[in-house]
Formats: sequence, structure tokens, C-alpha cells
Amino acid sequence: MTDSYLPKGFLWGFATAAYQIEGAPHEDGRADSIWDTFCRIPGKIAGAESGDVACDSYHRTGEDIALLKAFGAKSYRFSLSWSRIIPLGGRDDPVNEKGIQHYVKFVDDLRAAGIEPMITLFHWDLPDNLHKRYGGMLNKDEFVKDFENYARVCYKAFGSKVKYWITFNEPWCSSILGYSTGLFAPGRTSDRAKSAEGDSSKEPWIVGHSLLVAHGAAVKAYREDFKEKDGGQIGITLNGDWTEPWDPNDPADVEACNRKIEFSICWFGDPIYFGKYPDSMRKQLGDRLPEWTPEDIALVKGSNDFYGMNHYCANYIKHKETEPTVDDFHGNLEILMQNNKGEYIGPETQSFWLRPNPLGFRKLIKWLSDRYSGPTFYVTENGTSLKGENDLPLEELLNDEFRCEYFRGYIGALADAHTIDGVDVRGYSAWSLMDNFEWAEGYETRFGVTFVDYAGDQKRHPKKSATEIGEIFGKLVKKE
Ligand code: GBH
Repeated sequence: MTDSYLPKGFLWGFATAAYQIEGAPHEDGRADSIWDTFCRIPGKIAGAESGDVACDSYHRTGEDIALLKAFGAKSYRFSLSWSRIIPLGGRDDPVNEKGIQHYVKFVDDLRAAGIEPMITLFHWDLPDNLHKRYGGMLNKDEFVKDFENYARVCYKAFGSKVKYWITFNEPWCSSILGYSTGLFAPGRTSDRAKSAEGDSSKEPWIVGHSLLVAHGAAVKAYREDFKEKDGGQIGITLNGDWTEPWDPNDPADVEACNRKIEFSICWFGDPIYFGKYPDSMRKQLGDRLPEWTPEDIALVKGSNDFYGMNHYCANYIKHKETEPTVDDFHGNLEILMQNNKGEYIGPETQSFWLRPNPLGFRKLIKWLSDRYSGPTFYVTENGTSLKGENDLPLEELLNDEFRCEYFRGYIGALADAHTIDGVDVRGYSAWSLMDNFEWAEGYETRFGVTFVDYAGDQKRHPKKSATEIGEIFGKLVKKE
């Protein structure tokens, strides 16, 4: 055991996202999001699944809050479905009172249970109408205005009861997976580069730019009209993995490690903290990466009250000798699970991209803290799937020792980052409160600390890890 600790009042709890848990896609006036329509395209989602039922959380808010209480959570990070609040999405479209009322009650019930709500405004589920109407996130001017309007509607409805706001979850995923690989909604790809549709290799970078400016506009609105009276904080959540060189003695691999972090995290972090894109990205992407106008950068620079960090794993990185392809988005390098000695970065899980390496968490948060001069961090997601979990008999599945070990390792590494490295971290949300719709992977991959029985009326069964987390924080968080 180390002597490391986390600060008094540390806000720990669990996270989810609307489309992954709610179900009830057409109830009380909700309209389609891009994920509803994406799921209907054959071949996009494993098992041809969708979020139509998911965990049925729209009808089970009481059950979900009871779980949070039972696990001792201090906070709950969840996202709002824009399509429930403004079904057609736009600033001139009607606001849906039933959607607002649903979340007002939920926030009230959470607070009555002593749980601090942490709201994500956007976890990938853009109202489909905005995509159809004007190209959604590709159309910066329209999108920024509509997102700011949606954010204002939310601040007005819930602002007096909510102290933590997150504008966007993982803009990297919306941009790259939605507009380059096409793995996520709306499923556009960069391989149309020379097609009649124009230079689609610019699309992911345009979308990233729109998301940054929309974040800036929503933060400005909060700071100008709500922050003083409501007393909350607002930031963005960025995803990113740690990197280790494939060959530690090859300076090109060491450099590629930094470049990988710049392409995945600093793409968004640098404009927010420095007012520019990383040089490595400008160098490789040239004018495919949008230029900053003075107006836009004024919105974006300095727009984080805190840094929301999603983190799951680490990779080995090997530089490439060849020229980058037009659709490369990693920084011209290979992402590997083994190094030049054949060692694995961590044990296998159910997710091909996820091999745990707790020390990488400590290294990355320190790296980011140094780069951005010590911002306040809230870890907004961290968790793991478990190889073959879905095939286990219930009793064994509930004894998820691998996941417990993951949380002990990662939360311990976070305490080291705080105590030894001086990182300012004040909160942590485990991903996830319960098994849920794992996007393109459907329901095969489970990330929950609670088992959801999809074949048995969505009944919830807490796994061992659900209470383990409270025990870990019970030991690490300073009492005074
Ligand atoms: C989080 O993203 C999401 O916020 C959450 O909704 C999700 O349920 C959770 O992860 C678990 O997956 O297929 O090679 O392009 C985590 C960051 C970034 C991890 C993209 C998976 C896919 C790599 N994700 N990555 S690839």
C-alpha cells in the first residue's frame, strides 16, 4: 500500500450517456438522433442492435438512483438527450417541456439522494434533423448557434441545481469515428477524397473545429449569463490513451509517442489552453486543418474551468518511415499492443483497443498537467471490459475480480499522480454505472459495475466492482 491519497471532498461516482442507457426513443416527444438512424443501417452495429430499449433507464430513474446510493456514489455523470429537449434541434424549433420535466425530476431526485449531478450536454447523439437540415457538425455557423441555444435552454432549466457542466464528450470520436472511419454515426468516411462529393479528407478536421467553437460559445454563454448566479463550472471532456515507444532507444518512436498524444488530445486541448493547433498537426495536415479566425479563437482560448479526462489504456507506438496518407489521423505511426521485445502493454480485455496499464494513467495526467500549467482535472470516465464476460454464468460474471483489480490499479495511480506528482484532481467517474449499449459493439461488450440482464427485463445485478470502488475511495480520500 502506498501513502498516496486524494483530497478531501473528492467527488467520485459513476458515468453513463443518454443514448447508451435510456431507451424510449419515441416517448414524450423525443425525435431521432443520428444514432437512431445510424443503427438502422444494416451492418453498422454488432447483432443489428440499437439503443431502442438499452437499459430502459428512461423508465427506471428510481432504480438507477438506488444503485448509486447503494454504491456510496458522491456524484453521477450522465448526458442529456438533445432530441428530448429540442426534438428538431434548432434555435427556432420548439422546446419540449416533457423532455425538460423528465430531467428536472431526475436532477431533483439525485440531489435528494445526496448525489451531485454532473451533466454532459452532448455525448454524440445529435438531433438527426440538424444533420439532414444543414449537415450538422460540418456546418460550423449553424451548428454553433444551435448548440449554444440548446446549452442555454439547459442552463436555464437545470442551472440552479447543477454545478458541473461538460459541453462535449470526446470530440475526437465525433470527428474521426463519425467522419473519417465511419464506425460511428453519421458514418461518413474519408475515402471519398477524390469523389464528386469533394475533398472529404477535410471533414473530420472541419467537424473538430465546429465542436471547439461550439464549446467556446456555450462556455461564453454560461459565464456571461449563468455562472455568477448558479455558481457552477464548465469544461470539455477529452479522450486519450497513454503511449510508450515500441523501441525506447529509437528517438523517432519516442517522438511519435508525443505526436500521437498531440493528434488525439492536443488537437482539442491546445486551442483551449494555447489558442492554436499543435505544430505537428499543422505540419502534417496543412490546409486540411482549418485556420483560426480571431473571433473563433477568442471564444475557444481559455474556455475550460476544468479539464474533463476520459482514460482507459495505453499503447506502444512505432513511427512510420513512409509519407502520411491523406486520411491519416494518428500522426503517421502504428499503434501496437506489443513492443520490440514482444511484451504486451497490458492484459487482454473484451475490447480490442483496451489493455490496462495503470502507470500510464499517472504518466498521462502528469504530462497533461505539465503541458497545460496545472489545470484542475475531473476524470470523467475510466473503466474496462473483461474478456469473455458476456459468456460467463451469472454468478461468475458478478465476481468481476479483473475489473476490481483494474480500478485498484488505476485509482491508486491517480492518487500517486496527486500526492507524488502534485496533479490537481478533484473528481472521478467510473465507466460505467451499468452495462449498456456499447455503440458499434452493441451489447456484447460490457463495461458496467452492474450487470444488466437484457434477456430478463433489464434487471440490474451489482457486480463485485460496484462496491469495491467505494472501498478504494474510502481508503484514499482524506477525511480532513
Ligand atoms: C468511451 O470512449 C465513451 O465515451 C463511452 O461512451 C464508451 O462506452 C466507452 O468509451 C467504452 O468504449 O475502433 O480503433 O477507432 C473511449 C474512447 C476512443 C475508445 C475510440 C475506443 C476506438 C478505437 N474510445 N476507441 S478504434
